[in-house]
Amino acid sequence: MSENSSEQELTFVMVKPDGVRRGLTGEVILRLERKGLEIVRMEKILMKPEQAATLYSPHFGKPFYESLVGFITSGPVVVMGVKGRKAVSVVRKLIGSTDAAEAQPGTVRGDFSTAVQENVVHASSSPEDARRELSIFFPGLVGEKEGGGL
Ligand code: RTP
Ligand code: MG
Repeated sequence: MSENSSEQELTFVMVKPDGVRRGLTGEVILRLERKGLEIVRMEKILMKPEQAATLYSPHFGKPFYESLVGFITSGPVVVMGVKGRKAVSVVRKLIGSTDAAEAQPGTVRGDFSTAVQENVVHASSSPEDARRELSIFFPGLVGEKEGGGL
């Protein structure tokens, strides 16, 4: 384990249907691993509508909600549990801004998209979101007690 195990976090990362369709799954994995993060779970799935509704429940009622759920269930995605020091914020920096046209070059979105919706990858925005999102796809990875699964 690394120098400060109390800072170890788990986060949820997903290659979205556009990223899988374009053959960018390996590119995302490469960037996570070379940063020093560990992929502890990974599966290619077709997301069920109930899973999409749960994942995107914070966006329910927003103008883009229906379109987002339609998009995320439109083809296979690759879901991952990713572990490392400060993993939540580290991965957010690696993927870049939501609007890929504004994302910095060198980030996944900055290098591979110009879209807002089809922005290649998802990652949890806080440790609380990470626990909620991981529990949808990898029940048992996040334990009942704090830091479960690490
Ligand atoms: P994500 O959840 O996918 O990691 O992305 P994020 O935190 O950067 O963005 P968030 O605000 O959580 O939005 C979730 C996803 O919804 C789509 N979106 N479309 N104005 C729009 O049309 C719009 N805004 C957001 C994107 O696919 C975004 O990643
Ligand atoms: Mg988000």
